[in-house]
Amino acid sequence: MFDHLTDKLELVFKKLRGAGKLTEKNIKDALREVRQALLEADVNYKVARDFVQAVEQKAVGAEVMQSIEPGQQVIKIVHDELVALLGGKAEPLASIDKSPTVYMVCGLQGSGKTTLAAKLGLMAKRKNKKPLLVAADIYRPAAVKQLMVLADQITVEHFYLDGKKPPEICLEAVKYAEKNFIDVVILDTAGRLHIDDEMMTELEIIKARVKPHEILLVADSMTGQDAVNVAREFHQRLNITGVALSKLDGDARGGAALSIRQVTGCPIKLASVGEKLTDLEPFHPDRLATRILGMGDIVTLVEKAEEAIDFKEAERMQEKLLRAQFDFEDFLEQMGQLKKMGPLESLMGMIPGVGKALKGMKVDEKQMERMVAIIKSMTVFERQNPHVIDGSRKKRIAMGSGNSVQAVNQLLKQFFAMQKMIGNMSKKGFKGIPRGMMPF
Ligand SMILES: Nc1nc2c(ncn2[C@@H]2O[C@H](COP(=O)(O)OP(=O)(O)OP(=O)(O)O)[C@@H](O)[C@H]2O)c(=O)[nH]1
Ligand SMILES: [Mg+2]
Repeated sequence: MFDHLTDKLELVFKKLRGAGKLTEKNIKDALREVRQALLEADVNYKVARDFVQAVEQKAVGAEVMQSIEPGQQVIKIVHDELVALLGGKAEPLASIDKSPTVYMVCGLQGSGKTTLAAKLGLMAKRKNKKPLLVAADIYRPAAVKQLMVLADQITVEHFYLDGKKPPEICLEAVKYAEKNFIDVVILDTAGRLHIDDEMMTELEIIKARVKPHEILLVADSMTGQDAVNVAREFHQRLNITGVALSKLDGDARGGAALSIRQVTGCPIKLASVGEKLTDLEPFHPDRLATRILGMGDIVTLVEKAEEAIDFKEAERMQEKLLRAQFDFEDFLEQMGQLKKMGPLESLMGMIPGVGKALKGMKVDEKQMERMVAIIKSMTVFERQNPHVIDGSRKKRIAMGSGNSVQAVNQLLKQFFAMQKMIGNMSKKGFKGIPRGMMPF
């Protein structure tokens, strides 16, 4: 279904990756093409516009990771935005423990309701649950028979009351289910060519009387933007709880699938991908996004690089340390990091060989706070050049931070000792560091 879109996006990204260095301009150019590709895939124009805007904001502001190509980073951003567009995480169907869970299946004529009802029945059965298929479409002559044939195919029980109206059939079916230890009741409702008031009213009545736990709208992916409009109208009237996208195996351009969540705000819960009754899958936004981009490997690669970005920062610090350029400014920054990372990942722990020496050592929070207060009372110049701090400055810093001059002296002493030690070590190579020499 998304082949064309995938091909287009692949082309855009190929160009971007060829460009090597990313500039605002080539990001913009690439995103213009992404937008075009989305529109060609019949994605709602507002959705396409917002999508591209979101990607642009993130891509332009993104910290460029050195370990990957910038183009790859943009692919990852597009991927993440696609996942968000499709709803973020997978949303499971409702499942009630004590009473039977009731699913009401609705949608336009021919959208795939009856097929979906049977697929749901089979899915429940495979999870060792007892389903009941309810024929609530009394208007199309062969509809009841169609459901029964499908139910028999999967050996699932079905329910129908001749001569009764759909709301009553549904209500009776739920009563029957309660008495007969049914776990899942699936109501197959009637479709209409277009949304008409009478049909909606009947669905509203069924909803009010039966109080289904899930109201699933079957949206035919092949119908493009129409499917999106239909979903919006159904949602307004019925407050549907989930969308089942049907015919995702078709060769339509996929725009409906990409727009429906954003336009309706309703989660896509199921993907129907064929005529066989086993062709039903829970909908996973990340899987579809990866499929559309056709670039799963790059996404994984960038994820790994993202994990390593803290590590890069640590490396930068380490380099500073080795060149003995480390000052109180860096120290403050590291203190902040330390809080985020937890004690063992501390500054000293980042130096090769030192991690082990730190193991088991407790960092005194109070003492850390005191140090931070003292450093914050220094001017930026003093932080960068601590050797300029003389007696009167020490007094000011002590007063400003609510500490004694002695405490300021002690911190400075430790800091200089550390600088010296690191200087020595960088000549000799790192081995164990005597504990008493640590600034904390
Ligand atoms: N390729 C494909 N065909 C499907 C899918 N789901 C349903 N169909 C086909 O679509 C046609 C209509 O499906 P139904 O389940 O009868 O649709 P319906 O919404 O119940 O139709 P009405 O009851 O007439 O409103 C059938 O030929 C199904 O085989 C799907 O996921 N993929
Ligand atoms: Mg039907």
